[in-house]
Amino acid sequence: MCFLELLNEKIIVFDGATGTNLQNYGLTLDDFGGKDFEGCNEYLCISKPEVVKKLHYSFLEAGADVIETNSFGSSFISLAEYNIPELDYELSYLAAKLAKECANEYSNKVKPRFVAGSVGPTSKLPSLGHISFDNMQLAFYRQINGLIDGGVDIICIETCQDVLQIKSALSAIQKIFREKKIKLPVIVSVTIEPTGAMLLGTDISAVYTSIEPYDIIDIFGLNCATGPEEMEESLRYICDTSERYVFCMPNAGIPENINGKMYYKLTEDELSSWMSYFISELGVNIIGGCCGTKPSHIRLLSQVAENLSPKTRETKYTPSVSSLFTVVPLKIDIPPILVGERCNANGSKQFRELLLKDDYDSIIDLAKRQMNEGAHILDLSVIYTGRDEVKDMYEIVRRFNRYVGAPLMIDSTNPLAIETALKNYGGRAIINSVNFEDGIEKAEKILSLAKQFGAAVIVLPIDQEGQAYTVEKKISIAKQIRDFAVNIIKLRDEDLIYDMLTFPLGTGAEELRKSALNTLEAIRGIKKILPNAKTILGISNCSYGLNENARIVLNSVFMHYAVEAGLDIAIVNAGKILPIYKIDDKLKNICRELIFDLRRFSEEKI
Ligand code: THG
Repeated sequence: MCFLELLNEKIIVFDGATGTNLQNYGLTLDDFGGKDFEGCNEYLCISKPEVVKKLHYSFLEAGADVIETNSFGSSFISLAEYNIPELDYELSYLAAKLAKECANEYSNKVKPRFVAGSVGPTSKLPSLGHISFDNMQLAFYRQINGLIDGGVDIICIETCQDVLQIKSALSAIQKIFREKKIKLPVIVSVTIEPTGAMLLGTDISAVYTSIEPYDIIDIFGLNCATGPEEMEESLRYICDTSERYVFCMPNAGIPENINGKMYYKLTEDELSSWMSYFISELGVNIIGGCCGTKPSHIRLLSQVAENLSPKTRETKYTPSVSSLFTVVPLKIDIPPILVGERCNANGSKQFRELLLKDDYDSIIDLAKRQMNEGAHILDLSVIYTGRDEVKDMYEIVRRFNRYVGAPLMIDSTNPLAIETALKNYGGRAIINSVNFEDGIEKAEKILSLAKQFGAAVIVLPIDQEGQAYTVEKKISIAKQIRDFAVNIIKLRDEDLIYDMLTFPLGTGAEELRKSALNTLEAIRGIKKILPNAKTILGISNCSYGLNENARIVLNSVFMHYAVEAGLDIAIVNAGKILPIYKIDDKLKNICRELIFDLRRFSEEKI
């Protein structure tokens, strides 16, 4: 039976700590292969393979269904600390081989044993600029290739500290699965500090939102940093939210530092009773132990697992976007969700001037000001004649990632600029946008980036003939892009947001008189054929050419009617939208006549 099938039948037990148990073996400098490698547990696969095997046997003997390879730090990033980065593939391969040999000796039909390839976070945080996404992806690519070639059954991305680190590992795995034409079970396990958040402040809902779209993840959970008690609330969130199997490997309590030595005090009984509670009340599927847990802990956990069976959970997840710090659902009870439009080089003089001065600090201030004015999400468009869009995207998105709470909307049609943004953003972003203007090939590039990074995408009804103006055309092109995205690229319907296009209403142009009506009708239409479709509009486009006061009123009234037609998300200048009851009836009526083309304006202008 394969591992994932077994998870439907029984509670699975992983092993206990690698590091803290190896420390208790009293290893000498010679065992580590000399002074240069002291503390490099991974090198023991070469210098003392029998010690590594002894550790594996101790857990198999205790009843573990799965043992983890001794490869937590066998990426070139971690091995560089011992000046042996080039041994990454070999050490990963050896770690897998050793573990697999041990597991095979214990494995039988009644109790099959498996090997999970351990992939640790390294000591570098890409969100803090310690390392680039590409370099980190390469490190994981080599490490995981070694683990798979050495025979692991499962890949375990564990002790995750930074969402960008998780994403780089997932990109590496996607690449390997594609190249090798295989699919192994994938675990993502994050580390929530005693503060209740990951190292950079990302809480469980934000990290889950960011990685939820990745369909290669089978198992999600928590390990390290704390004992089970401190994990309860985050674990409850996972069990209530995620349909995936749930993984839980706590430390034997929060370590206490006594005279410079770490002590983990949680007893076998304490750990076991927490874990039985997690299994029977919350629905956890996989248990085991992290730092400080000994074979004696695992022995008792195996007994717990024997006596319990997997619980069926009812879960509910609302499609959302996120930053490293905040989650914004794509549907709220009282729409619309507001997207701040002002970080746009062509749409804001202030932003443009800051960009031209490379004044990134003030750009972050402008982003924060928009949040204070009510924006939930922030649009970012840096394309400007004479500037390097990719570089500007890089500089600003890195800062948005660390300093801005609102999720990002990447306003670009340049695949390289979009990719750069996604590689530097830990949250779940929205790509703004994809269309069929340049044919299918460019759309495929952009949609594939959304798939690779788990982003949402805005669909614009534009094809080689241009922007769709009639209701039928808008819906038909939107549907074509949707079918391509879902059937060929394998995005999900909930990843797509439809923009039925906003044209200027106040220009007097005869051919645009029906444009707002068509836009509103198309919003209703797309929701009829795709009932869960979410819609968005760039509201301010409707008032181009009018004076500032007229713009505020027309934008506000247009947004009101768009929401009435079913609009979910509005790109606006959040500080300049008036609630409809604050608008004078006479003005409101003039706007209404413009929007619905009631034809009193053939000669006059507002
Ligand atoms: N749909 C989608 N994305 C979009 C749009 C859309 N992105 C860009 C745009 N349209 C939405 N953003 C803006 C931003 C600014 C303005 C209008 C739309 C704007 N700015 C003032 C102007 O140009 O007159 C300048 C204000 C200033 O300088 O401060 O009107 O439709 N998916």
